[in-house]
Amino acid sequence: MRGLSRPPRVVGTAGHVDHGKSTLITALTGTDPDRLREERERGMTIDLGFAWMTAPSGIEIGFVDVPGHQDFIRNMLAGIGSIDAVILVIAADEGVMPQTREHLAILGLLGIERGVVALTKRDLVDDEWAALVSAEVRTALAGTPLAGAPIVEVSAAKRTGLDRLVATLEEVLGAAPPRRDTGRPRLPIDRAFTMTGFGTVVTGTLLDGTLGVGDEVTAIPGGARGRIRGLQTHRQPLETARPGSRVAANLSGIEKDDVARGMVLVRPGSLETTSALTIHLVPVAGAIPLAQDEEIKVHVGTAERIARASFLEDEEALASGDAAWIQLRLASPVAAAVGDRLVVRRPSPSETIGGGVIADVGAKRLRRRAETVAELERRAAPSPASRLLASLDEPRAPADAAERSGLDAASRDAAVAELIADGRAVALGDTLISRAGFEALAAHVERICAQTHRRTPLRAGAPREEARSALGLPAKRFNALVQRLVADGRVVERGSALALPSHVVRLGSDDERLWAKARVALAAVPLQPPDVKQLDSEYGIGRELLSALAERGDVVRVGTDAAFLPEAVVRFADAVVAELESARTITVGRARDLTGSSRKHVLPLLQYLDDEGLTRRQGDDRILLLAPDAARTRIRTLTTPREGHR
Ligand SMILES: Nc1nc2c(ncn2[C@@H]2O[C@H](COP(=O)(O)OP(=O)(O)OP(=O)(O)O)[C@@H](O)[C@H]2O)c(=O)[nH]1
Ligand SMILES: [Mg+2]
Repeated sequence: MRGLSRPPRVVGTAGHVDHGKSTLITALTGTDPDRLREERERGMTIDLGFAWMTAPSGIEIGFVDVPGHQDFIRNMLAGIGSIDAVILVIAADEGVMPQTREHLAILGLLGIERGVVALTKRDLVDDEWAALVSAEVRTALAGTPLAGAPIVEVSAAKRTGLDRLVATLEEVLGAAPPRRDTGRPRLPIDRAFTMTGFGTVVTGTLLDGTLGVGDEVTAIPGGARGRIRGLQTHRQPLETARPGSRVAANLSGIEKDDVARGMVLVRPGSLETTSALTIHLVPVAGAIPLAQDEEIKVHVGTAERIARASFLEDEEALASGDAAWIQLRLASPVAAAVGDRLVVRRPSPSETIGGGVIADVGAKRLRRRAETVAELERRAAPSPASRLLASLDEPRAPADAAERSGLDAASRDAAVAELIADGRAVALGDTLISRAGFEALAAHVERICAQTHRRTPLRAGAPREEARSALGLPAKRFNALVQRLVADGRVVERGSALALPSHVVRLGSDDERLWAKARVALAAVPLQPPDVKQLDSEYGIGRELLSALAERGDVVRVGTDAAFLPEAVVRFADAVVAELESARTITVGRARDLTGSSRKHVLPLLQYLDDEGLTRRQGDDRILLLAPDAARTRIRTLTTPREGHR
């Protein structure tokens, strides 16, 4: 069940033309993202393509496949903006090429810092060549946000490395922060079309909030108004779409001609359009620097606009590779918000100039003055909370984190409170960790459980201590982490093991056959059954299988050497409780006579009742610790199979 409630994720492709992006997506999802006839005829991607898969851990991944050819980079830019992670595709036979570098630069400008490098077409090169290309890729990644990204060698043609790629991608996505929900949903439209019988449909990656069937919406700029008639994610109809999911919205009251890529679907009045965007432009190394009043293209969300740049400070800065404040005056308005990222390109010669975070959307023309820049810088400076957050990649005591971030005690406490309140950080015992750091730990625990379940399906789960040492956390923090995961329903504790809630101990058909025979033997004289050794030597019920049967509730382990059917334990306990009710005490001999058992079997059974708190030993006697009815209820609870196991 948990898998269904995990947020969906969106992954984009990037990389040079013909390096195998679309082929890889087809191999992963079974869907060819190249849907246009022209694309199939030319064997290249022209416009964005979409496909999806459910990964082994249960997360739904939507893929946005982009074209690699430079002529279609505007389409690439329309698709790549709101992804959680990227697969940077580099063909092993060609290595790093111009659009590999340009896409890498764009990813950096858009703040996309999570990804996997797929070294594709591995079948075309030998090991030595692959190692050389891999080293070349590392060098190209150095200094970019993907510097530490894992590199996975794959061949879509031979279907090698695909499982590893998905596993690595899941790991990367596990560390991605959840999408924010500010209650002001926006759907930057990347496709608009009509469907016979339905009417207008728009698609996109939903940001900042949820959209529901029946919601009133408007597409801006333009302002056509209507309602959401139906919603789908990955072709599944749904009532409410969550932030970060790929969404197709069927609109009533809005004509196909009123919507297009570049518009944003919002609730009426929740977002304004603007014709001026102010940013601290970060230049791309090696690009010809932007000049005052130069006509360029601005790409924001799925939109593209012609614009002119006004420098708010010295132009020289950009030329030397530093960022500079500029105001972009757009030829026509866009729907964008402060905090969104944009990319500035030069149409001819075609190149990416730079980009950055929108600091202001006010249309007022800003003057080139020191005060203007000072004001913008003040507004863009990171708050104490975000400074503190930067040192919470691993669990740290607030005092320690504050010291690293240079915060005093007063701003520290306010920052801690703010981060916890808005969910950007999570408290673990006496420490604090960023949401992303927490998700990484949580995903690690889930992965350990999933692996253990796969390797040893008969076991209840992963030994707690093993998980703790794999995570390298001290006991106190680990316990706090587990407590939280249990509270969130992400893992369950089964004795000293940790398991995924969905895990059910499953016996193979051979084991079931062995068990059927052993069960007959255990039932023959229920209170004098074969012991654990005999179950193993005569019935093939080994230690592991026995634990699994106990976990399922088919047998009750009594001490180390005995196992009984649950009904036998109940019968024994009932007889003992009845005797104690009338006679107050019971000896081993009396218990044996009453139940027709043997001393060898009665000893561990009585010990079991002591251990479970029903009785207590007093010299040679036992006395009852619970009220008789409470004792009867307790023994039944103890011997009833756990929920979900039968
Ligand atoms: N031998 C081999 N060929 C591959 C592999 N992956 C892709 N190809 C071939 O490489 C060519 C280009 O593949 P595409 O998937 O279209 O490349 P792309 O990156 O999507 O190209 P654009 O979308 O145009 O940028 C096709 O002929 C594929 O059959 C692979 O793993 N091995
Ligand atoms: Mg392609």
